[in-house]
Amino acid sequence: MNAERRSWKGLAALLFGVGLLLVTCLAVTFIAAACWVGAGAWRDGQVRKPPAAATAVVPSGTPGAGNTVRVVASEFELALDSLQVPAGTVTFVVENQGQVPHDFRIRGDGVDERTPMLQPGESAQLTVELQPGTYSYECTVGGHARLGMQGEFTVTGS
Ligand SMILES: [Cu+2]
Repeated sequence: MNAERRSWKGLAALLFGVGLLLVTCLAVTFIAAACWVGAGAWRDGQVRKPPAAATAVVPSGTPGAGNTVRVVASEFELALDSLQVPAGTVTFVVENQGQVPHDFRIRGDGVDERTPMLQPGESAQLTVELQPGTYSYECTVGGHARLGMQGEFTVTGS
């Protein structure tokens, strides 16, 4: 009876030991996996950033129908989805997502065109014929250009 009890104790101790070992192994595996996944995500983030930035300058719009450039106005930024298009007809679709009035003016190479003043939430289209060259754009509301609502727009040979 005593011997049997001792062997049960021994078995229990053995099982406990094995269990502890298993839990430790699982924990180590889990931490290693977490580190690996984390490192992978970081590496992917590093790799994916450059292509995303590159697509920002790819001309948008349907070929043959001219190019469309979307412009989002806010305080105090004019965000264009493309800063470079081939020469020809370019339609700027300007939307004021800000809290105060803004507009969009593009100048250069004899061109000087602008949208009407846009109230918050309003949008307008501005279609211009652009030759190859460098143009400047801005919001004409007093002080907005200096606060950041300006930039350069490039038209390449078609
Ligand atoms: Cu403005």
